[in-house]
Amino acid sequence: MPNDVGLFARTIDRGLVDVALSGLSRRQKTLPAKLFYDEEGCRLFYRITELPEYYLTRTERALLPQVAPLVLEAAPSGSVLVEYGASNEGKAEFLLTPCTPDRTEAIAAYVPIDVAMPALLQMRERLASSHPRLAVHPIVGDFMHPVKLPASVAAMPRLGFFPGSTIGNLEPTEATQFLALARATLGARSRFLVGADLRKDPSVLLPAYDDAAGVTAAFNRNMLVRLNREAGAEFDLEAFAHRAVWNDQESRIEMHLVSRKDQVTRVAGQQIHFSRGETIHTENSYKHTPERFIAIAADAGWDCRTMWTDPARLFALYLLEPRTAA
Ligand code: AVI
Repeated sequence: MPNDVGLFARTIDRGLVDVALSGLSRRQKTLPAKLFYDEEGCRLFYRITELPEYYLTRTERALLPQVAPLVLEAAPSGSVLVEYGASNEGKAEFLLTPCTPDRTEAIAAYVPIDVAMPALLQMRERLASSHPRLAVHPIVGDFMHPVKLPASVAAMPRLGFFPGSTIGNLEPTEATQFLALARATLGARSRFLVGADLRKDPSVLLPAYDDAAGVTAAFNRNMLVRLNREAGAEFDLEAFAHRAVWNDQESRIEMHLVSRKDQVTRVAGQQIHFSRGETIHTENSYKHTPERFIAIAADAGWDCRTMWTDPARLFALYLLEPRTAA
């Protein structure tokens, strides 16, 4: 109950505090990229996808209407579409619609997997009116853990879908681990359509992660806003600058928050020291060549059946199929 000196209770998320303190106590301070996606972070990410510099979403969306009919042609009627990291149905729509007017839907059921329950429920409601014959079975969960498909779709042929180049936010070993889990879930007669950004000149990559309007900077700094609100942190937001770096050897864009001065901040009462120029590493976005991506997929038991790209070779869609024993 508020008292007359204006004290109020603030709820602190202990799990978040532990995650933050563990990353901030390393020699290279880090915070995990999954912390970006609170409500405001999701809003900012949506704005990023519409920026002129951020070619990824636009390019993938232009490829999908051409690629989807080819993928569906090869999919047996009555398949289930399993989408990993599905916060809305925008990209799946291309696969949920029949490829030719005389053909009934290839996809009879849709299993979107995501950590955000509210988004999944809203999606199910929208799909009930836009695709009344489609059976929708959302699964709330982290796709880095094994996923058990609902019994009602267990006998259906399976098509996996992982768009958006989210696979690029995984370390290569994690990407292999994820693809191996998906291979186990989707099974021996499945196909898996994966969207991934391509390695290219840093003069194209860097503006995509450091746009003129400063939306990516706000997205990056929002992680500190979130920790101030939810983890009892006391970051001075003005004292941290956004920086995007191209790491050529690792073939990745890195996002950092750079301390503008020597400073001490606190997270849940614990002091964290920063010297001027020291950074918090917040995200990696790997840009694999097709050869590298195909090798990562091969390590997880997938062969690449077809790869499609746009004329400027900005972005790729890979259709994977399980490797059969030679
Ligand atoms: C979600 N993911 C594919 C985005 C990317 O491009 O790595 C996240 C992002 N970070 C900064 N801008 C967009």
